[in-house]
Amino acid sequence: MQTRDQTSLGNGNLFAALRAGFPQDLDEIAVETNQGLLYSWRDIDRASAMLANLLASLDLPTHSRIAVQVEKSVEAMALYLATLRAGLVFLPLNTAYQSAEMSYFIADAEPAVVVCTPGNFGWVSQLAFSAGTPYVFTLGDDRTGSLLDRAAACSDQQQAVPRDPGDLAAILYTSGTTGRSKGAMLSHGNLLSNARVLHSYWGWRRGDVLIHALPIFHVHGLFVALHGALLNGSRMIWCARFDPALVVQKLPQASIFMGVPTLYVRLLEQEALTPEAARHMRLFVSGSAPLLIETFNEWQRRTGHTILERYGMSETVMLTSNPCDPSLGPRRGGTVGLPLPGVNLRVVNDQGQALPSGEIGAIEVKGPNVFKGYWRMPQKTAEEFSADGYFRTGDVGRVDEEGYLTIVGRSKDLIISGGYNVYPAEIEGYINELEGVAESAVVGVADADFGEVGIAVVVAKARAQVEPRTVLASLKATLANFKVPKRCVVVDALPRNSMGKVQKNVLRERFGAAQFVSRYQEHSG
Ligand code: MCA
Ligand code: AMP
Repeated sequence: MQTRDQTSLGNGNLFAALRAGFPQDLDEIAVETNQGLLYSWRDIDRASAMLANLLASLDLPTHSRIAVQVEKSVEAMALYLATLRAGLVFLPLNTAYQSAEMSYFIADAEPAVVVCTPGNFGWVSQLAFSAGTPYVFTLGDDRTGSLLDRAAACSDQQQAVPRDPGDLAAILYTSGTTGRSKGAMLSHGNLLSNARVLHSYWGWRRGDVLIHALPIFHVHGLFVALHGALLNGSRMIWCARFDPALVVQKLPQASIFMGVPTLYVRLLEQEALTPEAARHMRLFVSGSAPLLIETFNEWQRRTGHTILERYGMSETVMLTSNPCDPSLGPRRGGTVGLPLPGVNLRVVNDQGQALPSGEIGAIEVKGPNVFKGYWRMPQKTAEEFSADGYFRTGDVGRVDEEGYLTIVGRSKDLIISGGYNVYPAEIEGYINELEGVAESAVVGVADADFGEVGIAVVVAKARAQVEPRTVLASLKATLANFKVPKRCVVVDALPRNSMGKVQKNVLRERFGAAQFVSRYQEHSG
């Protein structure tokens, strides 16, 4: 059985620290699901130990990757914890990815194990085995699947494999600006240092209850929300999918909620969202995409609570946060707050020189939260760091007199739709391969629900006929659904500047720029 002071034995394994946060009484409830299932802390400990022993029984090389594309479930969470316990590398993949995307990730990451939903076993196992993956298991969101069948025979006792803080814990794919996703390598130390900073900065306390309604294949749901609750020994109200009515109904039983702006926009559409419903709550956190000031203000009016907005990246976990403790300052709508303790952040000009407050420039960051680099891309990694070791976020912003950061845009070509990143270069690559297409450009336009959505602007080859709905149907058959542009228009030509670069800002103007459009995006065209 784990001892509470496991970390003090010099084991830098993130799981050891999370386990030390479990309550003394392991029979307390750790998770209650929206189907009414209750899991105790002992259940979580035993399940993750059995799964860790199953992984250990496969005799995998150190740092083997465990790729997981399954629906959200407590068992999926236990598999994440098991991967940490076994000292292996967790690779979560969005359930919306289709075979072309999965083929890329599996070829790039070369996982030793792939865990997929039972319904996808046919095509996932085929592409995994043909790529050389030795093991493919299934895991359903209803406690079924070969993974659990195999783990049932394993011991529920397991000592977390010793790991140093610098050892790899997870790979998260992100930033496909060049059309190719890059695997951000996060260490046990990156994740634990950030989890500890947020635990203290957001004032996690005994009795806190988290409503967890985010997917667990991205940083926000898997690390920021989950680590907070585990480290604090806090009960989670576990929503397999985001259902605004359910979240409002659960508010009186909880104290913390974390979401992307779209979740707040949808919660505001619920009549039942009143100050009374939110009275028991202590903290609402927003991030992953810009929270419009209208949403920030409306939330305050409707619930009496001031949303705490924070800023993060897959490469850096959380960088800045508005204060939780009012003695540190107010929560300023439209800003992403102050650099977190231990995080060094600067805004620089094109020559890499730090700019005075108020001036707009590129946001760079340094700290224990910043990743080791991109998986098997040393050259690309080197390009993303300055000579003095600051990571280039690709975001553009300014810092005010009190040190609050406002993100005004991105120099990277990126659309963030409902909290998911959509990389125009990736979509354009697929469109340009379609019959009759000469070239295309995908730009983000305003959307009341998702914040920004993509629109595809296509130029047909001479004497060719391109049907917008055919373009969208082809993309839908190939790409994750959230990536598919919501609209497609065919034009005679794409606007270009004197250098011949497509002027995406002109297209955004023409088709309805998102409220969140920076002058810098104009620069980058
Ligand atoms: C669903 N659809 C979307 C999106 N989600 N379209 C554009 N953008 C989206 N994000 C479309 C689907 O393609 C489908 O269209 C239709 O909406 C319904 O799909 P469904 O899956 O039922 O949608 P939903 O359940 O309403 O999901 C909306 C959602 C979800 C709850 C907002 O997108 C979500 O959970 N977003 C959170 C993402 C997240 O966790 N981000 C954190 C990243 P059709 O039927 O036509 O196919 S971590 C991060 O960014 C950094 C590190 C950080 O700071 O946290
Ligand atoms: P990801 O690829 O998931 O790491 O997304 C990280 C990107 O999300 C950042 O580089 C920002 O562009 C964006 N982002 C995260 N949090 C915020 C926020 N609070 N406001 C605006 N953009 C954000």
